[in-house]
Amino acid sequence: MTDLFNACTYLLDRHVDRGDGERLALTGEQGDVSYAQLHDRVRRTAAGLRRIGLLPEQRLLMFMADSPDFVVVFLAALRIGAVPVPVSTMSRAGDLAELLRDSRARLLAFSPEYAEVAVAAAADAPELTGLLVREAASVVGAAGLPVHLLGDLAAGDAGDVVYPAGADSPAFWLYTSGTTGTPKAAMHRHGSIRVVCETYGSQVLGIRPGDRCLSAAKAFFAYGLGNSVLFPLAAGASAILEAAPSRPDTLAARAREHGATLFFAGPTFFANMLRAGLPQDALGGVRLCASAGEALPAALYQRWTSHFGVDILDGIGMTEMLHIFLSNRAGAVRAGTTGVAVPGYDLRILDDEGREAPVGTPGTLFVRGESTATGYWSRYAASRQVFQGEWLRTGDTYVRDADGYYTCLGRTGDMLKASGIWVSPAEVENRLLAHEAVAQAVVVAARDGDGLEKPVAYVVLSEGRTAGAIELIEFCRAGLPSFKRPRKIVFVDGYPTTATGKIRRVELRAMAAE
Ligand code: 3SK
Repeated sequence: MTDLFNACTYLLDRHVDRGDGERLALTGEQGDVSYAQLHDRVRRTAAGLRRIGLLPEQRLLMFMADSPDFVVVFLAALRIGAVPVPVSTMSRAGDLAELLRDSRARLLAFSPEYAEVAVAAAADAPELTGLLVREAASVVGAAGLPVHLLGDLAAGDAGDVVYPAGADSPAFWLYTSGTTGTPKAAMHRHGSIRVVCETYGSQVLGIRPGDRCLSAAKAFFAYGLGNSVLFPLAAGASAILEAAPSRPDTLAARAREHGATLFFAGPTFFANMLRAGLPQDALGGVRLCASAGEALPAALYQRWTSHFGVDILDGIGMTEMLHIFLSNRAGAVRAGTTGVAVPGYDLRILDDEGREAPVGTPGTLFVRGESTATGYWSRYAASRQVFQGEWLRTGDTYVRDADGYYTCLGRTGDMLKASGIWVSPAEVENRLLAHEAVAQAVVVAARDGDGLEKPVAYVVLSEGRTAGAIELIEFCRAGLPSFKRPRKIVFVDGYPTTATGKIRRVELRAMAAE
């Protein structure tokens, strides 16, 4: 019999039980919420979710902006042992329907601003039994499903329902495109939440009750979920929530307005903040920044620290590991490296034959730690490739120096990251191929002026057809989330191939880097 551990009570009840209920849990444009208020709303919503029939282990897909509602729905689902599945608010209806079907979600919770996409997707998800939203007015033609209002759920009797979870009980899922491009749900345990809060959150960030966390990465990403929900709540600190898409000027304004002390973003966002011409004191009282998503180039780190005078800890995490397991430390940053293992995690670099690579020799990075997901939902082959016994294969090529600092050399596979988010070349290629003038397309990563990865497309035009680069980029922007669009199109007559006729992407990558 394992000990009882429900992550909702770990994140919330502890503070109220020890008399800290008046502390600020959430703040931002939608107002302040104390720990006591959040606790009350979560308990009531949890009871309401049970009343409408959501059972332990059933999935509740969350298509929600960063907001108090997001936090309430996530925690209430954990409280009753159901499985919240936050998904990207950039999803289009077809993608969202696919996630609903893949997860076999019973409920879809969404923010009013995403009602149109949510309702369209719901029509294509046979196992969905209801919709959950703040205002009825936002739902038109609700795909014939009952619409539950968050306010009504919370209005009933609290009648506290805490599911007797153990650390190993299923808690929540997060979708990742990982290295194959097909969305896969990484399944996390209740216990993993405590692990990341007590390792990276407390031992690397040193987060404490007076801190206020502001994250450019949204909470539907593992990175943002830790930054804006898990870490601040575990520490009795506060999260500053911003529903709108993150922009350098608005986030700097929020940082000052709400007294941010910790600021989280990825290299592209840090570069855009520098480019936005913000004054040196734009971040107010931020004491520390954290970066993840892609490697932070040394030159960008230097430009940032000399302009804003605030340090950035570069680290790497994975959705499958829930959060960051390799990071620089305050006072010991080595620019251009990803730092050293976070306490609680072991790392190793293996060569192609599976042997430990010596210091200075590149290889694939593997990680071991107790926040590892239990696997991918319904993806046996992909799970076996990534979750190898106690070790997880990151798919990143790394090298370690004699002092134990790790440097990222790129990805072992062909996937690329733009703005810190995985992009499948195949998805972009497929979109390009939908253009009538495109005969063939290959997308690779190339570094931009800031040293950050962006998609570049090598395109072969159909015989007798013409299309301009701008036209093709706009065509991709119209059919894909904007960050996936190629930043450059190179027209070619054909591709370098191997003896067996396979396209040599590695050569295209080298050409793109010139
Ligand atoms: O991409 C990352 O580095 C990352 C960091 C924290 C959590 C999740 C991810 C994917």
